[in-house]
Amino acid sequence: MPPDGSTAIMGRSQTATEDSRTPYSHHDTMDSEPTIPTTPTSESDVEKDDASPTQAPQLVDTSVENRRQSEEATKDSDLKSMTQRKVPTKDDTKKEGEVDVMDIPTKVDIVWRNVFLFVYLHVFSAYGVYLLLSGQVMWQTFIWTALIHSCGALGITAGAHRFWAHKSYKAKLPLKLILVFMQTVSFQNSIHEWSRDHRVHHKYSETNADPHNAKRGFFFAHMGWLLCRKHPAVKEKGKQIDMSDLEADPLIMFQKKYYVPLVLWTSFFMPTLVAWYFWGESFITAWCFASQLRYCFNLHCTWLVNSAAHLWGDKPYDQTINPSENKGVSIFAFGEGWHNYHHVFPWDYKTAELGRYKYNFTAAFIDFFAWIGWAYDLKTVSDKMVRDRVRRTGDGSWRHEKEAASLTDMTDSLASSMGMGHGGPWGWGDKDIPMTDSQMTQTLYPLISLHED
Ligand code: ST9
Ligand code: ZN
Ligand code: ZN
Repeated sequence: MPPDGSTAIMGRSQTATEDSRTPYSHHDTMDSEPTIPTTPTSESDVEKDDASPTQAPQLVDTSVENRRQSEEATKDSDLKSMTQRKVPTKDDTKKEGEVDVMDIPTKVDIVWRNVFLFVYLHVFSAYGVYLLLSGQVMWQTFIWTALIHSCGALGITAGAHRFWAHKSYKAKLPLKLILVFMQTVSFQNSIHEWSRDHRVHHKYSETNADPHNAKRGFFFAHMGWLLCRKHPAVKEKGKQIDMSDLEADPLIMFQKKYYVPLVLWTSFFMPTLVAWYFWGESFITAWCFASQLRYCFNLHCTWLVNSAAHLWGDKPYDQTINPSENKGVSIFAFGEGWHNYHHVFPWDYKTAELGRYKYNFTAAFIDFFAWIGWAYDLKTVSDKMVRDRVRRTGDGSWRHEKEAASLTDMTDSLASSMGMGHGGPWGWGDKDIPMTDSQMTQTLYPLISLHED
């Protein structure tokens, strides 16, 4: 069985022996067993019901026996070993005297082509702002641009991020096609490249192997990393990340192969030509506003997750890592600013604990497609998992009306001794998800048919 736990998408005839089980494969086996529908337990579950009144999500949880065992495991075993992950900074096979790739000093090798292109983008975008403020943008162009922006944003949040990089849910072909199109509109590199950089970012956060290591400052994490060569550790550790799931998908490989023409047409030419041809927007206004400014705005909204949300905000779930809860970023990034939660539970399709969608338009988007049956097997973590984690490693900023009182036993020393420190698992399918977390993860909207995409 592949170590990435890819049995999860292999179908129900797949079996695993006890001996060969990884924490993840254990869960796979449970997935394939008869499921026990339960009623929503957390506040967010209840609120999600409110948002989809016509059909309550079907919740499939681990069996009662497994849940009991995992709760006992949580109590009895060394909690530290359950939550603390090895900081993957040293290669165990390194020979004496050899410099570890993670320890190679950082240097800035500027790629001037990118500097020039980004300067060009910002100049034309600034002109787009001027055209808007001086009332020269037609209202049709404004609405069109907002639509294309939302399309590109969701292609990143619901597509590249939550679906492909983290495997937090599964999608049927029509939804995959929509997501590929929308991700291409965003022009943030191919899905394959985006996901590989993002998986390595989660696995090695704030180290030299993190492509946008926030320890190198706001500007580097924000956009500087796209203006210079990557640290050798990014490439070295990135090669060890399992990408077989994406590489086996012809859609992903097609997009990668034809990325340049696809991106030029969907992200630049199509937004410009539609506004120019259909309602007679001036060509230069359509280019600067619908194409350049829209793209530039989308990039900065996304980059804020790597910069601001890695530097500023509360850390209610793990105080030992950089990623933080940042409301401002969430507003601009379609719900992707709840970043402390996301790095602790990267396989949760909501990337947040919150109910009522709290600026989490992307979760609403995925819920909608689950409701019509195009998205399924939505992974989310249980309320108990969250509370346990908050108690063990949070910074004390977590406030949940009903539960806050039960958290008073948390101490700084306890919390700081058990956090992830740096990287964690990259998502659903990573063998490094702790056994308890894997067992207690819930699956919403399971696919009923025997066939899976
Ligand atoms: C952009 C991406 O902006 C933004 C991503 C942000 C992620 C945020 C995540 C937060 C959550 C989501 C929030 C969404 C919110 C959305 C809100 C929207 C309203 N592993 O790259 P090269 C190897 S893109 C393994 O040239 P250099 C590999 O062998 C913007 N190996 O490295 C590769 O060959 P290949 C537009 C790796 O020379 C070879 O190295 N795009 C890895 O150091 C050479 O690769 C741009 O601006 C890895 N991770 O150059 C493009 N990486 O793959 C900018 C590399 O072909 N990029 N290798 O086999 C570049 O020009 C270059 O990559 C470079 C580095 C100059 C940055
Ligand atoms: Zn991050
Ligand atoms: Zn992520």
